[in-house]
Amino acid sequence: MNESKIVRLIGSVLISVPSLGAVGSTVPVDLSSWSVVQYELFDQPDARWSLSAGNTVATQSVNADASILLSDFSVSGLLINGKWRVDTTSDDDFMGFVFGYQDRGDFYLFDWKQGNQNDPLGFAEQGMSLKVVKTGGTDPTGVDLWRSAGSSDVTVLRHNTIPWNEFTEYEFTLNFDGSGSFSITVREGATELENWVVDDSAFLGGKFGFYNYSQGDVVYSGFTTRDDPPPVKPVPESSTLVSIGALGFVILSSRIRRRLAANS
Ligand SMILES: [Ca+2]
Ligand SMILES: [Ca+2]
Repeated sequence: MNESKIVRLIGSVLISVPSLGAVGSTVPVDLSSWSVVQYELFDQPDARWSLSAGNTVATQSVNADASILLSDFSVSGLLINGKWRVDTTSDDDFMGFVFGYQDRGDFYLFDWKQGNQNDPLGFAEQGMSLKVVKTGGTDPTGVDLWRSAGSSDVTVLRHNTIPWNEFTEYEFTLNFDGSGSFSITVREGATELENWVVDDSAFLGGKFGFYNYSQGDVVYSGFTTRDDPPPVKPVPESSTLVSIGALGFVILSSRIRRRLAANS
């Protein structure tokens, strides 16, 4: 092996060392071990969740009371990515996900409503919401889950008024790196519709789940997890550290050059 080959080899080894923000391995989520949580609001039928495509796609097909298809793993230290699509023109209600799930009454809820709706339960405004549901273990009520303003057991952390469209695929990313901050990004194709970075420590771990309230024909697909997420709040790259690293590389290369020259 000649000198330039060795220098190239060292360079490639140094470049391949994982660094902050490096892309880790993503693992497709097998939904077959997930379980259904059904809230009996006595308003509509139960949800019906079905799996397809080798247990990677879940469809909730009923205009139903609120329900969750709940993971068997905690979100702590994970980046979760996936897609939703509503495959009907009928209705305008909620799809989304829960995370930091502790029990039936305590979790973070991200929900997304297509249209404004006044209802005996209250007013639900179109758009995405991030809520802390904290009942202390009892089931949330229809009022808790319906109102955009929240309730005595539901605190609204974020809200926008962006509606979802039918037959449109949306991609979302939840980064729950375990730092006490987390981020939620929603995209339509290359367009970023929302990006929330949230400091909240109501729940520092807990399960993840697909959420549905009163919206049929919602397809949840392509979910992956990654266990080495980039930091939610990246530390600015230190120019000092970068300089030290570059200097080390130059010294190492020149030492090898000298050694090769001495041996030749
Ligand atoms: Ca509706
Ligand atoms: Ca409905």
